Amino acid sequence: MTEPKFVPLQHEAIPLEESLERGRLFYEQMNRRRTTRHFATTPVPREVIERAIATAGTAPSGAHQQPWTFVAVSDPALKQQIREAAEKEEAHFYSGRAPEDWIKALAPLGTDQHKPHLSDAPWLVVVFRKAYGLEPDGAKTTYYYTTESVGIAVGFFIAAIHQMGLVTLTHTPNPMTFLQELLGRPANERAYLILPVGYPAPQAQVPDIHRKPLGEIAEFR
Ligand code: IYR
Repeated sequence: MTEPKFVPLQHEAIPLEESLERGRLFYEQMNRRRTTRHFATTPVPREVIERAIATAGTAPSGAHQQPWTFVAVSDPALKQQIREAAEKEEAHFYSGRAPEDWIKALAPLGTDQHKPHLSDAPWLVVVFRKAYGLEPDGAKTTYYYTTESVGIAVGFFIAAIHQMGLVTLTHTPNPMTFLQELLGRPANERAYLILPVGYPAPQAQVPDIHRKPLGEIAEFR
């Protein structure tokens, strides 16, 4: 067994007043984030995507196994293939596969089987979750809390994209197995979601929906 090894924590002590001010500013910045389906086709340099993925990679993960792979696609032909495959699945979803309640829950968002953002956005970042580890010799290792870990990493990614002044969208075609095939991912990886990334279209719109206030989402005892 590997012995634990510790190094000193690098920590910046901040006076309480400044903590609160920073917290307020960060909240306000995050509260301005919106999910839009309307992307400009304006190119985005690869470096922006690298920054966001590097930030996602700072997320905590079960047993520090970092069970994620981010495949960033800018090739127009590949994006088109992904769009067509997703729209094929979504057409089934919206015309029968999804239970009535699900369709009803989505109604305020105005989603349908058409996914122009998958070809408009200059980048599609496809996130894969490693369901288990694969050693170079093919041996499998158990990974822990992979769904939670990848979810946290995606949260960091979304925050980074917003911080850089771009927009993204969490898109989950159902089912997503086509992504594993199209992108040639190994057997231990499962598609988790697609994040189109870019600048918003000049006429971009968002649903008129509101966030729950603190009092509704928190309880203190
Ligand atoms: N995957 C479908 C349906 C969908 C599901 C949920 I939950 C959403 O918040 C939005 C859409 C689609 O992408 O249209």
